[in-house]
Amino acid sequence: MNTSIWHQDNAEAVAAEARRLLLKRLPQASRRQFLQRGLTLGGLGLLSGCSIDDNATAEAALARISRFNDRVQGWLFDPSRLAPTYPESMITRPFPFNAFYEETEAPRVDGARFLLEVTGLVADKHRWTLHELRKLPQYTQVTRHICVEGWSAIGKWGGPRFGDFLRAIGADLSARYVGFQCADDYYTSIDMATALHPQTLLALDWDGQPLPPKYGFPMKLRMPTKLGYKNPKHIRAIFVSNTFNRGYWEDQGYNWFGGS
Ligand SMILES: Nc1nc2c(c(=O)[nH]1)N[C@H]1C(S)=C(S)[C@@H](COP(=O)(O)O)O[C@H]1N2
Ligand SMILES: [Mo]
Repeated sequence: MNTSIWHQDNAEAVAAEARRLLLKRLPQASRRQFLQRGLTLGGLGLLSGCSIDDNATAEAALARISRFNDRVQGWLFDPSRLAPTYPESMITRPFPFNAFYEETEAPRVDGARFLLEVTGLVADKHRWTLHELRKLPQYTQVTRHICVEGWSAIGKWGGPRFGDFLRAIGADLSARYVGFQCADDYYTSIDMATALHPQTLLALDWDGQPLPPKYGFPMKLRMPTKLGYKNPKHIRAIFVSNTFNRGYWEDQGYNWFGGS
């Protein structure tokens, strides 16, 4: 068998697979650049610092590119730049539901007994009732939610600024990450700069009423600067940390920073 020819064919198959996986993982803007440049297998290898000759290595290379991409998005993130807001007349009705399960399976949380857990690098670890969260200054925003599955919708969310909440619990604001555990086993984590962004809301309301179960009761983190999968619904615990953790979709290959 002529191994060099076999190797050539195999390399092309790996390159095609790598392109497919990479396209799936990159946010829209990077995807466009990637397509314009028509990155080759060699180029992928250069970017990731390793030669790509099997699927396992291609996966590893893509994971490294995705982390590189996180760092670039982190550098590019401007904490004072605001995402667009819209008039109420543009709210999408009905607003789409999305989760890794059917709408009827959305968790039902008892709001009267609910206590939000707070752990990690914070001074005050007492558990918060919904009533206490409503005593923080409340803000309302009409913003666009963008899902990587190919749809977007405009919605209205209200609640305290997440930055105000982090200050109220005496969080170490120099910590790198804030993580979220949800009532439906969803989880994700975000960078501190986005956590402190003025449009990042710990949303308790949707369209002027308490969040309906399907949209994330008792609360969701609403970040118009990040893609839909980064916005956790049904939050039950929040942790501040310097240890990197991924998320439900991020563990299946979606980019961690997930800027929009
Ligand atoms: N707890 C939890 N949060 C989640 C999800 C989920 O399955 N569970 N799905 C994410 C995805 S991919 C999207 S697009 C949005 C959908 O939010 P919506 O149902 O309010 O449109 O929630 C995000 N947050
Ligand atoms: Mo999504």
